[in-house]
Amino acid sequence: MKQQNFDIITHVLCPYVQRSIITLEEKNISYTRTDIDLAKKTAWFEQKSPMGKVPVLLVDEKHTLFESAIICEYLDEITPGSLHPVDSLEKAYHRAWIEFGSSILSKIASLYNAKEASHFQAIHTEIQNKFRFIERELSGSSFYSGERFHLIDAVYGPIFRYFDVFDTFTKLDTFEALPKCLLWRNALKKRRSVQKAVPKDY
Ligand SMILES: N[C@@H](CCC(=O)N[C@@H](CS)C(=O)NCC(=O)O)C(=O)O
Repeated sequence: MKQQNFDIITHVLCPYVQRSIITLEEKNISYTRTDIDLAKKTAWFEQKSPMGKVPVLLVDEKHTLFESAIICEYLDEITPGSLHPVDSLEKAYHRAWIEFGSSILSKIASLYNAKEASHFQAIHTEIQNKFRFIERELSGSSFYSGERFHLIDAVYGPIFRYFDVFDTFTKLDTFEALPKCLLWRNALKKRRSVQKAVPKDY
């Protein structure tokens, strides 16, 4: 890889940021990180981020890449040892379930914004149903497809992290009847790149 300079514009809590950081870490790419306050977007940020969202990857201070899925795939492609499967159908599967992961993130946002217990319960059931689908896909190994870490694992690490936080407040038992999801969750929690994606006081 030709030496490039990467700065990633981030927010400390954002799960889409985390998947980009995990990819940078997994691919041993040097980077700097600029945390911003999304409640006080500056003109500099508005100019850099066409969608007004993080993450944004600045490449050599002149190229601006946005959308976490695109950022992760770009970082993966410019470095040796792809984090995607070689087989096209398998790769398509990974991409499809990555998209599914983003749909879980939307539900999680609804969950923590729920104003009533009944609404919270209903959304939690929807989330559990989504994980039931995933349970059927998993083989019961550490990661999504075996013992090797892939881009899809970078996406689900931040998703499972939410449940670590929820579990400190209330007993949700989201994965109680989903042993393969639980195994995956625990393996991701131990992964260094996943741990490094958030500050210590996350
Ligand atoms: N599809 C985007 C989603 C990114 C996203 O939603 N980022 C949130 C923070 S987690 C954001 O920047 N929100 C600010 C806003 O919408 O104004 C991606 O994958 O990068």
